[in-house]
Amino acid sequence: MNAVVNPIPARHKNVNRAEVCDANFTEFVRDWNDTPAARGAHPSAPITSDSLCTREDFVQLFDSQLISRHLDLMARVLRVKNKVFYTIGSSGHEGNAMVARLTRHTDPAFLHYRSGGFMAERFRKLPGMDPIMDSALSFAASAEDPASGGRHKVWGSKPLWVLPQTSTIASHLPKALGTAVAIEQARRIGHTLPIPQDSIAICSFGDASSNHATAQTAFNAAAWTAYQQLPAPVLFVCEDNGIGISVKTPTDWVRANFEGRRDLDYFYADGLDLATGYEGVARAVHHCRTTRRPTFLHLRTTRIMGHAGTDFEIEWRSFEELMAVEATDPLLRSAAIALETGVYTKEQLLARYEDFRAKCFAAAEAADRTPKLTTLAEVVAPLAPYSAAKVKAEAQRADYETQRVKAFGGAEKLPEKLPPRHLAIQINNALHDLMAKYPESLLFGEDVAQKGGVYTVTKGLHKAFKNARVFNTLLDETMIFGLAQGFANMGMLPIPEIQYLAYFHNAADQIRGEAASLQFFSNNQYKNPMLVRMAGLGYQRGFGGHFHNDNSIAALRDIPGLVVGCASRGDDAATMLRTLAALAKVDGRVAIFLEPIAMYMTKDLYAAGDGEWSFAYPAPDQAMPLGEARVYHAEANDLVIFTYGNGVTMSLRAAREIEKARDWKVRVVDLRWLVPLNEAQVAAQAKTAKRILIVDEGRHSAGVGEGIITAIAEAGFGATPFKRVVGADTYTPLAGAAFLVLPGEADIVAAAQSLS
Ligand SMILES: Cc1ncc(C[n+]2csc(CCOP(=O)(O)OP(=O)(O)O)c2C)c(N)n1
Ligand SMILES: [Mg+2]
Repeated sequence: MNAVVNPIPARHKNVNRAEVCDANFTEFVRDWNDTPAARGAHPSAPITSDSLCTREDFVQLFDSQLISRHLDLMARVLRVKNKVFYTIGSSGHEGNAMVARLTRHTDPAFLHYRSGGFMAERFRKLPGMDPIMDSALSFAASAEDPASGGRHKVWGSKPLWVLPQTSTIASHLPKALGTAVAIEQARRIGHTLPIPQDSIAICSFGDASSNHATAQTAFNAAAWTAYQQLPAPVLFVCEDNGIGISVKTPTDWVRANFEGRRDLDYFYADGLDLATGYEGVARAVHHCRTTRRPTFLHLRTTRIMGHAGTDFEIEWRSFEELMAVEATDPLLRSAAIALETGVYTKEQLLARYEDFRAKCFAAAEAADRTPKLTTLAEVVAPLAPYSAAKVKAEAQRADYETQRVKAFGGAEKLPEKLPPRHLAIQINNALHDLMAKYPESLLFGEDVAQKGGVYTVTKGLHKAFKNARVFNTLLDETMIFGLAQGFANMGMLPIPEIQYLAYFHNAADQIRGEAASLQFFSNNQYKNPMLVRMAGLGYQRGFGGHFHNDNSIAALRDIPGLVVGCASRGDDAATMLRTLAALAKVDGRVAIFLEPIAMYMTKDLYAAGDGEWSFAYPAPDQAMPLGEARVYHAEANDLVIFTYGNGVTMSLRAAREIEKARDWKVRVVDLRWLVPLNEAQVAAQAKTAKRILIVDEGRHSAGVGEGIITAIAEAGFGATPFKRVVGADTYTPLAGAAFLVLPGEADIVAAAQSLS
């Protein structure tokens, strides 16, 4: 006899799973045939006999779930009408509303993209806020979207401490941990936090994302911190739906991987069931807040309606499998609880369901009628704010005499009273000054404390400013940037060091994707100001090889909003560092100071012992305007050399040779500011040039030189004879061979000679 096969009901064969899940809910409620329990129980009574969740908790959480669900359903419908531009939903994850309910709106939250339930719930924490309208504005890419001003569909809210995140999965874990560390660090340096002292940082992500290197970095650093008995109150919430797009997570992998770790405390909660899950979430939150230890909450979720609206699951999964997943819909469970416990009658619940649907659609239609971003100027307005006058005033502010006298160990030791010195010493002096000027600044990185860095550039700072402000981190550049973002989020001024430029590339996403994008994606509501120091570029004689002589700055050149300065001499370093710090303080900018290692100890220019590359320390009220070049021999115009970094001294020496050989007068322009390139200034210098040389120690492709040539050509001076002397497109080899790939003085002279 044939086995009886249950046919799949026709409505379940719909490829539009949003319609199926929607109908599942109404059918589930309509078909409910239990007699409801007695109604009218007290709101503070437990929703079920052994639950921590009260009836009032339940009612509000369920509402948050319904809001989230109807935003998803609305998005699927209105996407095709071009009224909504994003369909990655929260369906199946709505239980994360419990995390919001059990935490505070002042606990900074770094959220997974499936956080609709969390957001709807957090909106309750402040009066007068409307989660539906705010979300609808974001879905519609409205210029009035309070999260990003129409730049990104993202969960975010300034008053609710939800910092908008990028779509790069796991990239937010390091900064969430950094924020947790910062909450504690504030007390140690006497900094006033913008949030209560016992706040925790919340960070949610998916099960597949928990495997990502950037996530693992944060788990490791959290454990590394807790292992030393240092507080790190971060609540990692892994929303485990068992799948990442189409790849299933091995059964029980999240539990197996995270349970029982020594310094990452594991909790489990069923996010599919408000009645039973609430306690697990409450325990995890309480643990994190009271012990200040990194806490891992494994929250069971499910994923219905596919990864996004574009994910036609039916193309790669069977109907049976989809139906099995859809049967785990947490809203069906909430409906069952509501009906079983008499919170709602069937009719009341259906009416409530439809009420939220109507509100979401009405909000979306209203959002569609709001203005959108219509000009490039509007789009980029929050990208790179620059208040020139305020930055100048801040950079020149010198009202910290007492602090600097203390930092330098006496008035007679103030560096401007001492003889001229080389770059490394003047950077060190400038850092002492910045630390004295900004009590909220922190200097950290690998080996920067007692040792003073591999080139002793930070020597003495640890002694002067002590452990809480000058410290070594674990060896992990991603986490160094995660800490920097965290400190910045809490209102401090981080001054991290990346030991070598080559190792920036290892962690670049934390600047490229994260730090540099925060102002843009939050419509300038959130900022993570920082001053990053990176030692790099080539020509070191004592310490060779590519990784200590990396000359590729292409990876920095195209990061929107970034500022990169590169000083070739000590006095410029001091005035530039002041401006970079002021840019961070005043406009929230991510500022990078690139230090040419080979110039650290350079004291002479033309001949050994001439001392012509040692410069007096500028008084603290002096600062370099952003974008301003230093021009040597400004009146000369037979040949104009554009350069920076090591190229400056090479060009000045080569200029002497060229002047002797050709009877030319040679001007040398040290650009100093590499990102953004001051194109107007390049054009102005090119205008009066009879010939042009570009001396770029970076790579042939995508180096600064390309930008200079473009600026010259676009300004209409492309007909001026020019040559570029530039590094080869290769890694830098060891020892003397390095000089084969980098421009040298002879190359500069030869290139000049070849110009007619
Ligand atoms: C670094 C990175 N790689 C790839 C992607 C593309 N992507 C987006 S979501 C996703 C799967 C994430 O799965 P999971 O972490 O389990 O979260 P879920 O969507 O299941 O909630 C992938 C591969 C991305 N956004 N970021
Ligand atoms: Mg998943």
